[in-house]
Amino acid sequence: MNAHDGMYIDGSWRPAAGSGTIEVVNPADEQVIATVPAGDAEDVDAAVRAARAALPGWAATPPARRGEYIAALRDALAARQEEIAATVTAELGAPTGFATRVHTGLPIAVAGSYAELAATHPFEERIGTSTVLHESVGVVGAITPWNYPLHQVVAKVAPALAAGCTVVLKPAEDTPLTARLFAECVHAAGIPAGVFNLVTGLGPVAGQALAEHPGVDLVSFTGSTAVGKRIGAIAGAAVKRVALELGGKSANVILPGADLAKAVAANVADVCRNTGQSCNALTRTLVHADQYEEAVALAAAAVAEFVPGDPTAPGVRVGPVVNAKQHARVRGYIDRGIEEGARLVAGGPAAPEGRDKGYYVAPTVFADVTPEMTIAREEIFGPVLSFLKYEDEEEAVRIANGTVYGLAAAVWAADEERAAAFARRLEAGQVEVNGGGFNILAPFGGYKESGVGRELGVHGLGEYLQTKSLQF
Ligand code: TXE
Repeated sequence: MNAHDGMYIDGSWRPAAGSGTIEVVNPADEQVIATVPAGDAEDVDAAVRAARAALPGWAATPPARRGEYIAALRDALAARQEEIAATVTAELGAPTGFATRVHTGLPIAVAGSYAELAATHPFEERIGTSTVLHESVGVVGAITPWNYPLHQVVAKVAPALAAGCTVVLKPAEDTPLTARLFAECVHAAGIPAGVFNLVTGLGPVAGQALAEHPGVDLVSFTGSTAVGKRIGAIAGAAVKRVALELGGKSANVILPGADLAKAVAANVADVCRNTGQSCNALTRTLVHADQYEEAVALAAAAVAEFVPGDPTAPGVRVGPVVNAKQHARVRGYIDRGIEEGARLVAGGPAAPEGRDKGYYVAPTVFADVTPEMTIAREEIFGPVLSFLKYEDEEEAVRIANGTVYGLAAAVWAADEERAAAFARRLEAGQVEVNGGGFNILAPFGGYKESGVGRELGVHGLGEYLQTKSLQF
């Protein structure tokens, strides 16, 4: 059968149990580009059974051998990188260059890191008179969002496989085509049947069935905080492991003495990246009162460089947002910012020039934003940057930490030491210090309502392990 007609369960593509379908829409032109089956509880059950049946064999496979399979998966992804990047562009609207560099380049590197970790990680250690074993948690139910369609999948599946877990993946309904290509790569890598299974479907149907399935030992979810809380409650009631990577409202704190132009330029690029659809986007910029207007003017000038356009056109850095719902949501927040008295400096709720078709949003900058305003409290998930003012460092810490979220932050100061000292006071899972870049081996995850658990590197691997001590 054509791969695009079914679910990938137990090593082959098979028809869905029901007849429901999901239309995949290109957000750049609102055209339907494909239709995929909407799996239901029956499909999820078949996939979980396949994963359970494959578990003993996979968990007993020597970790170094599992690493070889993951390396083969990395190679299979790399061999089809261009095709996968084009698919990410078609279903998410990510500009071609970004789709290649980040949407596919990053997860290929992450898969490589887990191929290596599987081979080198101490799955067994001695503590005094005991031998401590780090064993697979079991069957993983992975539920992923659309914002980084391949990375979100690899960041769960690669460490799970390295740990000896088997997986059922329910990807976001907006981006199932990338997930299908991933499944094809798993198959091409020769990973044994049942170790990885894919069920496409709707969140409240297939996603919920996966979270509730008694055959799932760990639910790893990335998405909205609202759904994350439900999944946490389901997992809590069943006493099963859970990992949650949720929303954010991350602060970028520019301290007096920092390179203001550099800090603001980096911030504007950050908030326009992936059209603002990154959970760690630095959406609140905190600037000292003395430099505030200068910073706002720099941002207004910098954002003019980010003109939304056809994501397949050369040089375009900002595409549309993913779907009609997010389009309405982001513009709704911009309206709300104006209503609540923020000063609109650039952008606004109207469609960017010449972009009446497609889910485009003008990159937007607000000044005079106060911590109580909706746009300073809620995750917008679009290219919208808010400038807040502080008088002293204590107030900057208070504002930065004054959110239910705690995913990321950034600090800019005259020197690294000062920035790092400030960073220690922030309630966030990762803090960029003077423009520090993304490290695929460093733990990624949130404080507070931004989540539970960590992804990437050895900490990400740990989520999929449970410990047993043999006492001698
Ligand atoms: O998320 P959902 P949506 C945030 C961002 C965005 C908002 C809404 O603020 O504006 O969430 O996005 C599955 N049981 N983030 O509506 O619904 C769903 O099918 C089980 C932050 O797209 O949380 C998809 O696979 N699963 C974020 C996944 O959950 C369910 C990335 C995420 O969708 C379910 C995306 C249910 N009842 C959005 N309902 C990040 N942290 O990076 C839905 N799903």
